[in-house]
Amino acid sequence: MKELNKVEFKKEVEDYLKVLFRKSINEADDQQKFQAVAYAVKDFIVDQWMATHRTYEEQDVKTVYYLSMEFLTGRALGNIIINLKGNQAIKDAIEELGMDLDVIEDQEPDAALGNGGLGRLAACFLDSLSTLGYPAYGCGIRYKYGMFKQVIENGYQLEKPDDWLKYGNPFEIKRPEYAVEVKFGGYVAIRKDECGRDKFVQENYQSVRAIPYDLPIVGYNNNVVNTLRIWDAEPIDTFNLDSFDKGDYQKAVEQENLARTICEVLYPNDNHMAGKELRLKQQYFFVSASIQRAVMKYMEKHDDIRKIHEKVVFQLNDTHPTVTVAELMRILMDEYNLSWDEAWDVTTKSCAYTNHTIMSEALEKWPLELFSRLLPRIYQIIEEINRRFVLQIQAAYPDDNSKVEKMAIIYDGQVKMAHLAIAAGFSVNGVAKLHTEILKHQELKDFYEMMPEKFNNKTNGITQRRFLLHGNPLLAQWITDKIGDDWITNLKHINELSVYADDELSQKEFMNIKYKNKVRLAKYIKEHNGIEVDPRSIFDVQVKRLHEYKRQLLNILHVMYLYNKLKQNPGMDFYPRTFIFGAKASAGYMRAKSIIKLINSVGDVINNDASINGKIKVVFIENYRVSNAEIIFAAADVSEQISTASKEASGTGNMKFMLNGALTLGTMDGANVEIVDEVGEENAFIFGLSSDEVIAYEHNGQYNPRDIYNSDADIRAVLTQLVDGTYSQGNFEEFRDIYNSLLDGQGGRPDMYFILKDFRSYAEAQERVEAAYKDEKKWARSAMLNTAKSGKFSSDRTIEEYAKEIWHLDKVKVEVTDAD
Ligand code: B1H
Repeated sequence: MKELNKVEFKKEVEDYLKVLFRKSINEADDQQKFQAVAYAVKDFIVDQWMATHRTYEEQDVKTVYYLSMEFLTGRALGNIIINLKGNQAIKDAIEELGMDLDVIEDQEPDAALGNGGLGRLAACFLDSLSTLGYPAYGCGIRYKYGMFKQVIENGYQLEKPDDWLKYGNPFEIKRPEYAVEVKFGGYVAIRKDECGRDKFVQENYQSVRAIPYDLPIVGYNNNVVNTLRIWDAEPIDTFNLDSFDKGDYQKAVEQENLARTICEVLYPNDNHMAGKELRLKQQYFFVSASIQRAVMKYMEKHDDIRKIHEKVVFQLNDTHPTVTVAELMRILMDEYNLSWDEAWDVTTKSCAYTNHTIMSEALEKWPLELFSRLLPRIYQIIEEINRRFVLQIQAAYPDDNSKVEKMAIIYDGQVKMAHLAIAAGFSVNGVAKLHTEILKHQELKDFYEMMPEKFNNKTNGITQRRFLLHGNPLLAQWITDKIGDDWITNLKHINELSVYADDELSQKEFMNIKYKNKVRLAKYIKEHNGIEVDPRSIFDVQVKRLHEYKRQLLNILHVMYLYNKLKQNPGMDFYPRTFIFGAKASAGYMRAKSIIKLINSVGDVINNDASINGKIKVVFIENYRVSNAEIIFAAADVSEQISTASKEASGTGNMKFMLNGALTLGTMDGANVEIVDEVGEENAFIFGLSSDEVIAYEHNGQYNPRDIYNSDADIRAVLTQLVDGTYSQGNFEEFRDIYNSLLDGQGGRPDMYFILKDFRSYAEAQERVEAAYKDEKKWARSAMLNTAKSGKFSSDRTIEEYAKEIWHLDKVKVEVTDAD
């Protein structure tokens, strides 16, 4: 590994300030300083980046293409510096230049090209792929506007555009030499080629030029720099003003508009399908560009396209990139003249699919009319895939017609993307053990029974380098002092901390670090919310996207309940608690937005009630995102993971909290199950219905929340406060919809999220939390054990499993030579 030279680095920063801004270091503002530092860092890594790709070509390695609509990478600078292990040299250089690295890092906008867990998982995977030395490309979209910026005004969420490219992105490299054309619309004609063969050609289409921008993904201390390639769209021809032919003029305008709109903005719907034409355009746009390039790259060095699966594997991050299957078939048949069977053989050996949710509103289904109009050739191919798949189903189940209804790719006037991904993929994986079991035995039961060999589990993970080494430097240093730094690249080693769990001095040190991190978060809250919180109180945190199934509502109803108890009995034994929330709601998700308003309104009342002596504080952190998440995880005592069992496929926030020594208060859902397996039930607080119980209620319809409302006076009181103006300055209607949702649910189905059903069990678990926290030593022991037992949840472990069991990749060692 090349050493970072402090003197050279300082000079580079100063040179960049001059070249980019014509400024000296004393004249430049913080944003300009950030840009200069970023360029200097990029200069340093570019040799490794080139060496990595030279090595891949020399060794003719197999490569995974991780196709994803979302990469929630957050800020790059701090992470790159950490992975270069050059923290000290760069820190010193920056300090000697009279700058503060924290301030510089703070200038960088988050790259928020994702919604939540799914997008962040993709970013963690890239970090692990580079650190482990696996050849990989991330393929995605260069959205002009990422996840919206959330502003809270009078307790309501407002969405502001995230203009993350305003000052340019110093880390990206535009690669116009790799541009490709992507075609939409028109019709498919059969024409003879030069050899007299029938060819399918798309005619009268509109097209755009897809231009790749490459971002470096730096591995930890190993010279490996992989590439995240995000595509932008540009008009295909420069506007031809001479062309006054009306048809051409019209078409030129339309193509310009198409190019302008495709990459404009990320759809901000977590776990929900938008169903918009533009979304399908985005999907095909980046998939077609990525697959075209992957095939071209392969053919530069090989001559037999029939063997591409030996060197290339496409991982589909949920169904969003599933048109990959048909696009690859199209290229193989229409451009490389493979027969259907040859093309199908290659395709089914190179595509693998990850399922991330069972929420029915997230399942992608496209109306045939829209799909066939926008992607006529792709649609033809899917029809043929479907025709053959239906025959296969009928052959397997000759006496059962319902199987075709349930499993066909095209049915009821819709293209079902998950069915396509399963039919064409060689691997189908869930993202936590419980989730995979639910897929196999409930949601995808028919597919599992027909093709059991395709199904496998890959429990999610997170990168300890961002979420501990970068986000929690005090704890990271303490761990390294105790057990050495192997944990940075092999998190299993963190278990060596277990021997300190009973050591009182270690307990004190551990909790002292937690306290300092709470002071850091308290300062952030004071600066951003103007609310004073006591770092000695229990920091009870729920940060994640807002969704009814995640049950932020259960949490805030419980806060209302506690507040009522405290008001009735001011002298009661009560350990001070700070309830911290952070959540963005999809712009059109009205109930979710209402829940945000409720949290803020409850906070306003409670935080300003002097009679409870500040024993409860409620804080809503505005604009929750990767950069402030790092600060929040480090400061948490209690990790709220309270989804309705069976609904959260995995969760990954749960792992970030655990790594930072927070105790999980959660249901037996997603990866919580495996967290409890690792740390032991005595070091977590588990409550609520099991997934089997939830599923049973869903089938038998026996749940009636009104029974609970009628029999439980405390719950009734809390619910009444939703509609008696207590938290809405007399407005009885403000929270009426929430009230109704709890008692009547939707479409005759009572509250599908079982909030009242789980309320008492949750409240009782919260009492256990309080009792446990009062026993300082016991809590410290549990907290430390959470950190110590988090080894399984590194994305390094997850990626090793993908690489060995699905992708079959070899690791590469990269040396930087003088040639680079
Ligand atoms: C997850 C999504 C998702 N699952 C549709 N599904 C989207 C679905 O824009 N859309 O259309 C966006 C996102 N996101 C999450 O994936 C799960 O809810 C988590 O439980 C899981 O941890 C995460 C990563 O696997």
